Amino acid sequence: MTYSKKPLVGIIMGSSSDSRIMKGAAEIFDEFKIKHEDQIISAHRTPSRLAEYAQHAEKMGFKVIIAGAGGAAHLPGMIASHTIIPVIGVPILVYNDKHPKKTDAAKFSAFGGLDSLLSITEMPSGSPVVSVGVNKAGNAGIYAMKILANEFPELKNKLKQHKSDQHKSVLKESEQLKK
Ligand code: RP5
Repeated sequence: MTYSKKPLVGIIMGSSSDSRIMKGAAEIFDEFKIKHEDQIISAHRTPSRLAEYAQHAEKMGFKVIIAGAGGAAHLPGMIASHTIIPVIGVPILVYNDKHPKKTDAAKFSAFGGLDSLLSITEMPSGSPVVSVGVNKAGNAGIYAMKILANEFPELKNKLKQHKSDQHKSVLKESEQLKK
């Protein structure tokens, strides 16, 4: 069952380099059969596109927006400044693909993602954005599902099932430790 013909969730990211992290959110919606629309929008490189997107988000039918960005991660906050739709930020720490190893030298950010996390959470009073942990796009997906479940109560059972599956998988892992 799908809950709407139109996408209920907007997933956006600051760069194509964020997509390998942000697919973690998309996978949750695919699992729950919730339509989402994914786009690259940069707060700094495409500011007018950002404003247009955020101003039309409500008309598009989005109930929640997930915005991921690294470094000076202004994308979630700037989106929230244009719309009343709840915005969940994903701070991103990406690696430079061209670097042979995922060492500190290969990291895009010198601050381990803390720069991105603080850029997202330290919004001025009156303009809140919630944030998940660095690179935890899947958690943003699950949190968004909880928001959607207020409007689509059928999703509550799916979320309960998801919790119960996690419980079972931890028990299974615990049993395997004994072997
Ligand atoms: C941010 O800068 C993006 O969100 C990305 O996390 C980071 C690096 O972007 P690219 O230089 O790979 O485009 O704006």
